[in-house]
Amino acid sequence: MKLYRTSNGPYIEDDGKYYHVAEPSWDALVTHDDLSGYLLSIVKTGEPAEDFFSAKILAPIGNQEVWAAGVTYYRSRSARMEEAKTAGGGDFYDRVYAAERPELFFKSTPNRVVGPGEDVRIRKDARWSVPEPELTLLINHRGQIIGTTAGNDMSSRDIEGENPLYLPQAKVYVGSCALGPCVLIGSEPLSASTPINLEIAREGRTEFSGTTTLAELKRAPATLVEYLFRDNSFPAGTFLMTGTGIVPPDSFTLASRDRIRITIDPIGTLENKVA
Ligand code: DO4
Ligand code: MG
Repeated sequence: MKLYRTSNGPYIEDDGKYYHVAEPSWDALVTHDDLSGYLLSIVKTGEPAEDFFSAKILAPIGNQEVWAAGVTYYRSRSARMEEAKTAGGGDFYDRVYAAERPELFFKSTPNRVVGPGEDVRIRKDARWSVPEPELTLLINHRGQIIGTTAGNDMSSRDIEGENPLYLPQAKVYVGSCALGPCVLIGSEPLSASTPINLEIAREGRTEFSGTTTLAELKRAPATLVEYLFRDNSFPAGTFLMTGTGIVPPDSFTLASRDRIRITIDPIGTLENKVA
């Protein structure tokens, strides 16, 4: 089942049919005692609603924070070591990749998040910008994973590489995070063979494409969640991006009007243009 947040309220999709969800508050859904059971009862007893197709699909977020894990794929570790080399930062990316404690950082407040079809942004003071396609967990206030979505952790690699203490500036700015198109409901981890695909198109042509699978993700999602909830509380729940395993070559930087498509098969495609 896929849960959508739209301009007409929430809808649940099952087997190609869309059903209107009576509970309009996204936060109430995320913190529901039994979200999956509630949505299943709508699918079993409700009438499919055609008005889903006239609605605008919005980012699947209410008052949730967005957090992110970093250096969870070997490819990310290597890229980070390279970009931070001259700043003397190469070593600790390797150390965090190998360490028991993961890198977790604050990524976004809801107002900085864009949904499918909306524009993401690159910083005006950055010279080297990339999208980071990431499996993103939706976690309720009790620390339970209730679903997954696709996420784009937009990043300024030159700012991050200049000094690791600049990470919040490289990562947190208006339009730096995209989520969607829906939340695939379920607490079971997706299979290790699940592919994550990234395609960046410029003036109608593919400028970069890459793929990875969840088999390359070094840390179990449940372990990342356990660390995130240590001595922390999230009354409205939270998103957790699980890191990128796809890094374009160092010669690549995003440009205005590039189209970014992130596909995680059981979830769908998150598409955004660079403003
Ligand atoms: O350590 C910097 C951030 C890395 C990151 O965002 C990622 O690996 O996805
Ligand atoms: Mg990332």
